Amino acid sequence: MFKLPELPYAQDALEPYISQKTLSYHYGKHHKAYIDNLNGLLEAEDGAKFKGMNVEEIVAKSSGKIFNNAAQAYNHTFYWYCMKPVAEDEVNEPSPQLKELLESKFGGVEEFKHKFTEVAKTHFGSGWAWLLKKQDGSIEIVGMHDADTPLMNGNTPLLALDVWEHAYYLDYQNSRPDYIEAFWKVVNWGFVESRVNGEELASLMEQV
Ligand code: MN3
Repeated sequence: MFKLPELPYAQDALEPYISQKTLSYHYGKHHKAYIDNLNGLLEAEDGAKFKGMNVEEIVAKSSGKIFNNAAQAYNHTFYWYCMKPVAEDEVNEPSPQLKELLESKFGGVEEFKHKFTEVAKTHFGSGWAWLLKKQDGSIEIVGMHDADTPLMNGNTPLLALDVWEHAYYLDYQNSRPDYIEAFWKVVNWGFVESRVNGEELASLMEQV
């Protein structure tokens, strides 16, 4: 049985950019539902062969409903780490090392944010904007539909932005661009850097 992972901060910690209300639904209802559904599916006949695997393996090997719920369980866990509480007077920017990387790949931090924002903003329908590292070491910004995730292709996720409407509707209604702007205020550059450096993440989701 997968557990709903703890949020890495309090539900009101991202205010005023992401409200407590949004997090209570997004984490407490949507994310929880993916995990409950996944646990239910693993108890059913089709799920038996995935029991005991970690979530990353299930995502890589499954399809259909099991994939959708496992990938969404994983993607949300990853997404929570992509944000952090930031004080109003705090300068939230990448470290010099990460800055250098973003400069070399995208021409600068602002250029990177602009490109990532464009992918997130123009993604049609539900899905995710990702910064990912491919197996050949190259770094790309990719929009993916629904539950799709870099893990499917053996790539390493570095940064995720949920662009499903449930991620922003309570705070920003239909204005996805306002939500994306808010995301940059609380983006967790340190987490992105740890992923770039290949710091091993133990399986993101614990089982009991
Ligand atoms: Mn979501």
